[in-house]
Amino acid sequence: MKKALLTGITGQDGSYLAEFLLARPDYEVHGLVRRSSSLNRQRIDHLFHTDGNAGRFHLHYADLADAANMSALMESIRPDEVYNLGAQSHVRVSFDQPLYTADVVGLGTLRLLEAVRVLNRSKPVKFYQASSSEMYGSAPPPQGPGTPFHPRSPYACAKLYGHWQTINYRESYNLFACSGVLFNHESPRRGESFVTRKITLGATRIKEGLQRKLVMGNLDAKRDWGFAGDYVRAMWLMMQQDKPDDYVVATGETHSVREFLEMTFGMLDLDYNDFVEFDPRYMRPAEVDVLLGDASKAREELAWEPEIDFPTLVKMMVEHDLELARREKYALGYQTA
Ligand code: NAP
Ligand code: G4F
Repeated sequence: MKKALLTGITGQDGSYLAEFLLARPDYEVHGLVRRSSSLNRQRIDHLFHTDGNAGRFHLHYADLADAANMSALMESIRPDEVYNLGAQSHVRVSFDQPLYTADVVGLGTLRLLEAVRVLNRSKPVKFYQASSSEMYGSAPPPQGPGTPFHPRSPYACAKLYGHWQTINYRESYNLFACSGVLFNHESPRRGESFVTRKITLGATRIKEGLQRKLVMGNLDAKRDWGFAGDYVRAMWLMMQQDKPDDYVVATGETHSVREFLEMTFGMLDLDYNDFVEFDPRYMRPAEVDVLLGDASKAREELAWEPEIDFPTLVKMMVEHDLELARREKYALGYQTA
């Protein structure tokens, strides 16, 4: 049995990666969770009840801000693979909370790397860092290995720090440490305030008469959007290579926020122009205009290919959120009947 330790297991990617690893017979999964006043485990609850997972899925309280606690867990769990997915991952929020974001995303990565370095003295341990296409920022597209970084937010600066520390630990301590520079990836489990999920939730609630308008920011930004389930497979593949390295993971297609709106509302036989309003509150002090990734290295060396294309991704999210909206409407009707 291999032991995998995941930070950020309650998030979108953590839940898909835990599911992916537990579907393999040779993994035990240990997830680090933060204490919160209301439970935040909706994305992973099903893993406790899935056949075959008994005794192979464990949660531990931890925080990337708490070095002592992570070191102690590293020593007691003694994992073979560590996936660092935990982060304050919202770019707009990072402008409101720059120091907190830098602490958790930047220094948090260093705290975890230190714990891994110490464990690696007594047993081999591999480390994966969730780096981000946001690090490319204003670099013109396409962005790929060799493109100079130009971060445009406190989040992106903090991710760049974690990225370089990962490389630094690989070069300084011969640690198996790799960094996946992942472009945007979405799913029905995407956080509700990221733009794709905000759109699919809003449009489906409008369709069901639960909401009248959708208030948005910059519709001209373009992103290379893939499916999160495909992207966690790339993370695992990186960790199975003979040598650690860094990889860009992307679809190689880019679409604007406006196109995402058109497709989503179109699938519901609605015109987004009738419902979308602008609010400067959703603009950022500095924007990343276009992201378009070159994943040719991942395709060649990891034999990785995305399986879900853009229209299929949008359809998957719309269908999921339409079902949620219908249930909400049904529950409301039931209450007022
Ligand atoms: P997400 O849904 O926002 O999940 C973030 C996770 O980090 C949650 O489990 C969250 O826990 C945890 N977390 C937040 N603050 C923490 C702290 N102080 N200590 C420990 N854990 C903490 O993000 P995601 O979309 O799954 O992304 C996973 C990782 O990939 C993140 O590092 C993100 O920055 C990076 N990334 C994402 C994308 C993308 O498009 N999704 C692209 C490139 C890179 P709670 O549930 O308690 O909040
Ligand atoms: O969905 P977003 O908030 O994602 P963003 O900023 O691209 O960051 C995501 O992807 C990164 C990878 O490139 C990750 F590292 C990061 O953790 C996160 O997962 O915004 C996408 C675009 C932006 O240009 C934003 O200005 O959508 C634009 N936008 C327009 N209206 C909006 C809105 N974004 C949000 N969240 N909400 C809006 O109302």
